[in-house]
Amino acid sequence: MDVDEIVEGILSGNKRALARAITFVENDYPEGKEILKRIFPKTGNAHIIGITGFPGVGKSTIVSKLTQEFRARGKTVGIVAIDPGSPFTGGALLGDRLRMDGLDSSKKLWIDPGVFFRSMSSRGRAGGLAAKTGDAVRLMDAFGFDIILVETVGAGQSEVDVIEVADTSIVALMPEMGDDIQINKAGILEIGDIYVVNKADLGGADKTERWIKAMLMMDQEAVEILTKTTHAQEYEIQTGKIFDKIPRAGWSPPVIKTVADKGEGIAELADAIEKHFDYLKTSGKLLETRKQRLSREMVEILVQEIKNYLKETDKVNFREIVEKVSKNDLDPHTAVEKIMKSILKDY
Ligand SMILES: Nc1nc2c(ncn2[C@@H]2O[C@H](COP(=O)(O)OP(=O)(O)OP(=O)(O)O)[C@@H](O)[C@H]2O)c(=O)[nH]1
Ligand SMILES: [Mg+2]
Repeated sequence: MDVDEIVEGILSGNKRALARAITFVENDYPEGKEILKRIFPKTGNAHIIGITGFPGVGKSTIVSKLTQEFRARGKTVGIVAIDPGSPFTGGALLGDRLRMDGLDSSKKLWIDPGVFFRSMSSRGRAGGLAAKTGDAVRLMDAFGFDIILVETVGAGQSEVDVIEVADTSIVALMPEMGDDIQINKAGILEIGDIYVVNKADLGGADKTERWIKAMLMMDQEAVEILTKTTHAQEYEIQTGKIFDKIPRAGWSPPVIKTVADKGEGIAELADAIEKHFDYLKTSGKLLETRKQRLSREMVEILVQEIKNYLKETDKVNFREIVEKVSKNDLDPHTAVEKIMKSILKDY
């Protein structure tokens, strides 16, 4: 398949063309860039949903059940999984889970034409992972999926970067998995639009739910309230009264308890996701955040172009200039001004 065929394929619903394009993008082939340029006008229609959380909390299970739920609601679903399944947590590969759900339910997710699944390895390409995920999502968007789900293990900065490709970010947790410190350290309480406490069947979900709500207040006072809770304050937290004070304009992230492997709470989660999308659209936040994202992306591309230029050509004599600067013959600011002038003249 050449670039023309792949572009045509993607726009006419050929999954093989889509898979091929993602491979090109993943491996940095020049064809990938060309395809991305050509499909771009067809993007922007999908609702992009990220789901992150510590290993083994049940992200893949949630993704699989959510996919079924959205299919039942008449929507098509594309899925990208980063760093699928860890052998330490018993987390199954998302692909396996989808296949399993396809077999043990009548819905046959795996062979459903309205579903497309792709996993991307996070190994060895931490730097460009977010950009690559964004490009894969864009290809799925152009293909025409209504919903695109991105699963990533939330344990570090690169995962937080990945989740930024999403319009709606879901942070999944489970009971007793961590105290406030662990949750806070990962920085995940700043990124969730919706919180899920999965494995509610294990007990202790109410306590975790309370912790999340308190943390969401982003207010040290809240922590104090919880550590020295009076009866009345505990009541306020439980009934959600304190929740109203969360300083997020127009949207209070809901906390939803689920038992994902039994499908419990999944419909509520899908409702919350749809509600968040409505909120984004009616408030103008969708356009605003997408614009911010594009702006960040373009700055990244620009920086990368300059780096490539410096690496690939010796027209600016970069090394020589560094040599001069190191000898105090030239200062770094003047040096960069010279380089910029030379690049601009040349481009
Ligand atoms: N008890 C209980 N187990 C669950 C629930 N949801 C998922 N599990 C189990 O938890 C294990 C991990 O689930 P996964 O969905 O693979 O978790 P994950 O977060 O995707 O894992 P990684 O991709 O490795 O980070 C599996 O054995 C699931 O069957 C739940 O609600 N309750
Ligand atoms: Mg998983």
